[in-house]
Amino acid sequence: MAVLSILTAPDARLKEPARPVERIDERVLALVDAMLETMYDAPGIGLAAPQVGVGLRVFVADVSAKEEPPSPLVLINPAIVWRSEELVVAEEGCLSLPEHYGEVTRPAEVVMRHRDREGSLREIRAAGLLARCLQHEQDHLDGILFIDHLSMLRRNMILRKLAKARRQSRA
Ligand code: GNR
Ligand code: NI
Repeated sequence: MAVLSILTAPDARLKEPARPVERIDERVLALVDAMLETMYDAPGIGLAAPQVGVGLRVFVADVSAKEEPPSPLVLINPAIVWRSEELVVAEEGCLSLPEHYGEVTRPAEVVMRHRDREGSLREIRAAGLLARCLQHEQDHLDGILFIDHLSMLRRNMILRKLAKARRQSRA
């Protein structure tokens, strides 16, 4: 296993819709294992394949508290099949937008259908932080970042700061 490097915005690979996984083979399983290791190392509560430069519809998540046993989730070809009418606002961060945060409005609860790492079809009904995380990761698979839910002014301010930070780290 290995810790992968995480792409940061602005990067064109974060804006591209990912393609479905056709077969859950050894390569996909190795990717999932490396993504879990990368997520725990970061640390983060979720990580989508496009964030490590892989354009596949796969993400991992674990919203368990530090004092709880780990509870890794692997979602392959996920789809949101139900959203609550109730919306909630919460602050989000993203490993691809380091040190930037913003308030995002999303459905409070969702049901997500996906395949697990064994290829079994599953459904998760989520509320709270897990619902937030699943929707944030699903967005990554469609090339959407949380800043795309903010005002253009706030989005451009964050992107400008990230581009500047990148220029300075290269210099
Ligand atoms: O670690 C993460 N924390 C987080 C907090 C609020 C809403 C979403 C997230 S996901 C983020 C990790 C990440 O960037 N996943 O794509
Ligand atoms: Ni993210």
